[in-house]
Amino acid sequence: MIERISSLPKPAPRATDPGILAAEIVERLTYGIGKNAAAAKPHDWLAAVINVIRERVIDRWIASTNKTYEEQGKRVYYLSLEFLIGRLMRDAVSNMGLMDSMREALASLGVEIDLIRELEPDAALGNGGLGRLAACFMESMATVDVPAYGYGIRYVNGMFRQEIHDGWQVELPETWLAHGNPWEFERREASYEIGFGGSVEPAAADGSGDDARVWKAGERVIATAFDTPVVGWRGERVNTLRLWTALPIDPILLDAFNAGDHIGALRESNKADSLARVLYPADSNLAGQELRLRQEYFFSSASLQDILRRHVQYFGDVRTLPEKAAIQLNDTHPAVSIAEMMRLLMDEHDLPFDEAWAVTQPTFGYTNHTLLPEALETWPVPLFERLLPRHMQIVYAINAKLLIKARREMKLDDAAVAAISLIDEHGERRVRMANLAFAGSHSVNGVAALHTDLMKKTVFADLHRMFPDRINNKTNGVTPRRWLQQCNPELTSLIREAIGDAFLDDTEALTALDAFADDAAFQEKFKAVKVAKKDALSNMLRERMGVRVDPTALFDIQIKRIHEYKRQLLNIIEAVALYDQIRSRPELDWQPRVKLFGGKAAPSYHNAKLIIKLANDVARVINHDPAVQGLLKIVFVPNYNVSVAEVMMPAADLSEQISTAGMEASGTGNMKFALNGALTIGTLDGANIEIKDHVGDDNIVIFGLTAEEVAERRANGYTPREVIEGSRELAQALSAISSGVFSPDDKDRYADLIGGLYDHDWFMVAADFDSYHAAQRRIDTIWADESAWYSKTIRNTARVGWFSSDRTIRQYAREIWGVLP
Ligand code: 26Q
Repeated sequence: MIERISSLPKPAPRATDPGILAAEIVERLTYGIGKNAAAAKPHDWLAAVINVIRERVIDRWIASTNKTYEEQGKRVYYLSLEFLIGRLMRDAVSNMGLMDSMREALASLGVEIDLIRELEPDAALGNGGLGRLAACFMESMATVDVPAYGYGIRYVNGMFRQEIHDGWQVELPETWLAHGNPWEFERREASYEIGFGGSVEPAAADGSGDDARVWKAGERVIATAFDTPVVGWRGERVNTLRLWTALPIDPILLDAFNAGDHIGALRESNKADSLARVLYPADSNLAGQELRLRQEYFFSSASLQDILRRHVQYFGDVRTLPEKAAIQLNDTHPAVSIAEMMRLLMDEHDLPFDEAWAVTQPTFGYTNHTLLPEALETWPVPLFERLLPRHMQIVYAINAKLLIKARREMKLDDAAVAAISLIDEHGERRVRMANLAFAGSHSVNGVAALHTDLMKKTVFADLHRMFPDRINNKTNGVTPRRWLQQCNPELTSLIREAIGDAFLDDTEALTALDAFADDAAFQEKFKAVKVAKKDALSNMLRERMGVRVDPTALFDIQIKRIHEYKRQLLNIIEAVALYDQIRSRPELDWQPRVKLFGGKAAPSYHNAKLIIKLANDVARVINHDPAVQGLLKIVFVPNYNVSVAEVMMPAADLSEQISTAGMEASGTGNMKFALNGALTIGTLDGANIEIKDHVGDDNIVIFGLTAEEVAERRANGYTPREVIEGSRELAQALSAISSGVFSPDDKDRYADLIGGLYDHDWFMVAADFDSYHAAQRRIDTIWADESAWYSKTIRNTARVGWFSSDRTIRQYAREIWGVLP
């Protein structure tokens, strides 16, 4: 059969010229969709285009898969509960090098590619930074030719759609699969049984290993794979994103059905459906729900069974796994994989505990994305034990070895041993997923230099003492294809004219643009691109919200999840202070600004939702006050997602990166803004510090306390009330908000939110206010000098090429995975 197939004549490589593309699109429209060009609706054209491009992707996909098998090399497996991939059509067309041809082909058919592009649903299988990072990494792994698989869950409902009703966030279900998904391929042969609950029995005396046990699961479901191709730049390698869905083993319980219990007969089916139903819309662990732990185990077990099956099929012996597979855990969400790998090796492959550990630990790497205590995952021991009884035994067994080593070999004291333990014994006993991931991995990395440094000093201090070589830094990056070339073709063309094409393959070659930073003619062109992108954003705001903004004003943008530590509140309070000043000193030389906000709040995060309402309340008052003379406008853009980001990043003059120092692990929006020629106003937090090192002190505006100063203030009794009383601008802005100036319908709406700042202010809003306010006035001064402004923004674009995720992935590949020279 295989021989007969390989002796078939090979079809010619698929054409790339517009005439043939147009003919293929019409053919697909006719025979794939059943319409002629006259009857086709925009979504029919989109489907036809996707089909045409998809065939070219599949050719490369099959070639890449064959190459990987032939080379018998090591593969990377990226395990993540989130992949925030967004729309795929433009990405695929552009990375296949077909954008110009496709545009021309469609134009010849009377179709505008940019109009049909917007009909594709935005695949929002993630919350924010961590999920988008996984998507950028997938694209970069294909680009730098790393054979990689992404593993995750095929959520039926991704991140909720946000509407703003009367200023409040309202959550609506997102249904990206409603009209089918042309990018996915079901793989029914890749199906695995996943168990939950039940009991553990000693192994049968059949010669299986001494450490083997038999887990009699109480419930079982089937995991089935859906594969999506991920195209790298220039289409050389196409990797696979494999997402699991859950199916019941018995879709209908016949006994119950025949007994007349037609609803009860669907019990198993409903249970399975719930597993892949919905993404948890929280970006810090506010939930701690049983279903979340079930999701984590479900996709971990399916992925590991798949990895081990592939390994045994090609290499025969599970003990060689570390030479052929590198498994990266995207935060602790897949950390139960450590225990699952041990279970599969001991119970299914008969390895003794120590041998199983010698396979597991060199195979896994763990990436930490947060130090916030409330975001560190822990599970109550009784819940973990009930759902995963065999894994609980394994966690105890790992813990015993770990603590014996800590105590006897390392001579650590009680406090250190308690901190290292996989079980938190304070109060209700809980399994610490971060400690499990740390102990079970050969590499533990942070996502920016400061964050990695703080990991060593705070949460992982004792584990770091025990394993001093394990923690390493891998500063995040973003893919320049989606975040420059695709979302800003105008700037891409301008750069090509100036410095040639080298930066398309090596983002760091953008440094050549530095020579143009003070060139008046180039500044003019750079400004023209920026204004065009601001026009495009203004049009979107007018169409979507009926809001009008002035594209010549400074566009000041804060877009990210709504969180107290990200301090959208600081930005809003500063806007109120500015509003006061414009009204009281109208004769001064104020620079017109549009302040744009966007982002979702976790549905159960009360203060985050209140901050959204405040932004909208403040906007309503300021935008309608004639005393402002149009100098300040505030807009909250609803339903911020990847596609909205693609319009907003290129349109920004100013990027707001104002988290309390020490709290934002890295940030990645900061990189996207700078690449598109925005100035950053920011604290010395996360990757802002490294961005400053790259762009230079003169090309970024830094304010506020350092991480060290924040820690020092918190330790030595910080009294925000005194700070507030010492700052007239801050005191006035706070009293206006809390007394109901912006909420006349409910004067006390913000009394607690603002009142809390006087006594607690954990996020140092008051402490940083004056410094932030002054930094904003420095921004005004630079903006007033157009040539100074564009000289700085051009230098930002020129100098942030290092923050490409290609660079990040090469570092992972060389220093953690051992897959590139
Ligand atoms: C955990 C348990 C239960 C429910 C939800 C969660 C959960 C889900 C998502 C916890 C955290 C997240 C997401 C975290 C995240 O996005 N972190 C961000 O990661 C980026 C990429 O490294 C960094 O740039 C950001 O600084 C960091 O906040």
